[in-house]
Amino acid sequence: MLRFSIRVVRSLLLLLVATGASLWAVPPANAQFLEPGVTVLYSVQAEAAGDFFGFMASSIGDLNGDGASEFIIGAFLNAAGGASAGRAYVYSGRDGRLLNVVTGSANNELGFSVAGVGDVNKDGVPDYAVGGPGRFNAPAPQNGRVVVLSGKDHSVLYDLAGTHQSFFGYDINAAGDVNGDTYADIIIGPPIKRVNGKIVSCSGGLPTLQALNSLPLAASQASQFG
Ligand SMILES: [Ca+2]
Ligand SMILES: [Ca+2]
Ligand SMILES: [Ca+2]
Repeated sequence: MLRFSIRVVRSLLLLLVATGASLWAVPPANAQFLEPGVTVLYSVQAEAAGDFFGFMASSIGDLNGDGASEFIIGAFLNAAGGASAGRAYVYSGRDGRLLNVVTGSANNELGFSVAGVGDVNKDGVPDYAVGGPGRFNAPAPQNGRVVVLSGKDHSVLYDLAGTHQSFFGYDINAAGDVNGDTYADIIIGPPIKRVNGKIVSCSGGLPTLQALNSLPLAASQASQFG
């Protein structure tokens, strides 16, 4: 997973490989790399200026069984679903095709976090998740949101909400099989101390995603944890 600093956020994200081979290398004029042998595989563009496309990106595993891992890119200020709704885009690792778009609702900031989460529903295909902590100081009900999607058909498996201004969904990641039930689990991190910062582990494979554990953090940890 990559979280880029504001300084380097731009509306163009490049997928790179450190080999001499390329599928179709089209280096943009402004791309300069110090490392030798870096080749641009694909370049993908933002839909709208200023939507923070590329703020977060992650590999999410091979969803379509073609041997190449897919990747997801978030644009948490995309306004297609409303102001600060956010979006995330799933691309084929094989050929760069757009496979799915996940769109938030107003103030979700969905796409602030993106992650491959393993096979949550145990259908043999890895799944993925998109999170949004919600716009700061947005009125209720703005609760933070995490959407877990099936890697097999991109249907929504779980659509989770936090509490108001909890920043639920600030960060998400694969947790592995925490409880040993053979279903992959997810770890979700609300980070802010003053709203009782916690790290939450959620269990896959259930009709409704259930929290396995919620660990309150010491004040020194909670300010940025998650
Ligand atoms: Ca694939
Ligand atoms: Ca699955
Ligand atoms: Ca499990």
